[in-house]
Amino acid sequence: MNRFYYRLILFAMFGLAAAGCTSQQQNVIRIGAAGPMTGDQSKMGIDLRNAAELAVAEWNEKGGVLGKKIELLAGDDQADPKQAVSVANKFINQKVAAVVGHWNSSCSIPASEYYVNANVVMISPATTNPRFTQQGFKSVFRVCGTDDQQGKIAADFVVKKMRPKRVAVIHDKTAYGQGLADFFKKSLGPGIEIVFYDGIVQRDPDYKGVLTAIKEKRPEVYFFGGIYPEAGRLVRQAREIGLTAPMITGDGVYDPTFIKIAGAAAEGTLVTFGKDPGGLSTAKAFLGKYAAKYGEAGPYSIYAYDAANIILTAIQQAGTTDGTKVAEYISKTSFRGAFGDISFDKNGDVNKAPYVVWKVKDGKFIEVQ
Ligand code: ABU
Repeated sequence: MNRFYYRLILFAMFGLAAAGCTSQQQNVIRIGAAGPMTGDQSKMGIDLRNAAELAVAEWNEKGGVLGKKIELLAGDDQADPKQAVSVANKFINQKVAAVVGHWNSSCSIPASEYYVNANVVMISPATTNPRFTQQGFKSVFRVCGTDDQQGKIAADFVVKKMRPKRVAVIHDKTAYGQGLADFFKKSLGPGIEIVFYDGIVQRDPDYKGVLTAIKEKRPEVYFFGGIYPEAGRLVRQAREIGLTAPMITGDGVYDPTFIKIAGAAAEGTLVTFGKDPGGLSTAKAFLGKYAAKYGEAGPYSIYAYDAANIILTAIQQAGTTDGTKVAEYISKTSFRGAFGDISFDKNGDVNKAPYVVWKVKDGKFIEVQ
């Protein structure tokens, strides 16, 4: 075979492969689910992915969206901002139409810029740092509340119910943890002395040094801005060194894994989080199906399920996967989610975000306010 025919055959082969690839891509709509799928926060990422997978399976059973099957791609950001950007770039190359995620504020914020530049809609089920939706991006949404809201709820609870004179504040130095700790501190108001304020290092196995320093300052309560693995070790080690002041903390600690890590020392810990969806008629079917497929739903599973359904409904109703049009539809619509009605303000935040205070009692979270 001469060189001309050889090149012609190669050209034809590449052409066929490319055509096959294109038609395959045109027959599916890809959605990303991003969060920490490995590492010590992996339960949160897996809860998120399972819920998105359930929503996608339900849509596919009904024939998909715009006559196409939905394919869910999972991205593991390991709760690390650099990995989050790498996941975003991978998803963009894989031509995802939208993303459910990320989970951590420190991941969602840097990744959002990449999704926006690629016209990919993003709905986070769990990112609570206010900055996430304050960047002027029209295609960035969240279905949870914000840290200024929950920091105030925690501070109001402390002021009204505990009436302390001395409070300590620590955080995990992340966008979420430090941001929340600062909102809590700011909302305490006058008459309360902040006797200790510092950051801890995530994944450090030993916090006895910082806890001893807190104990010496004799606070009546201490606030922690961070996630359940660190909170579990802090509370357990606080008990070991005789620090009896209770911890009050935020939504990143609301998970049974916290109680498992902390053991009996978890009793009395206060946590701000959304209301229990258990009694909602809209949540019943989701909670039942999730439990049958994966076991008990995690704290943010229902938020991720609603985020996925909002994305898929918007693509269907807008009649396109074009990010600008899908985002426009989302911003103008009120959705009936498993967690109730969801609509968004001009920034992409939910119009209703009620936080309540929970307390660990007899090894379980119970609502106390
Ligand atoms: N909102 C709790 C943990 C996720 C975050 O970093 O915002």
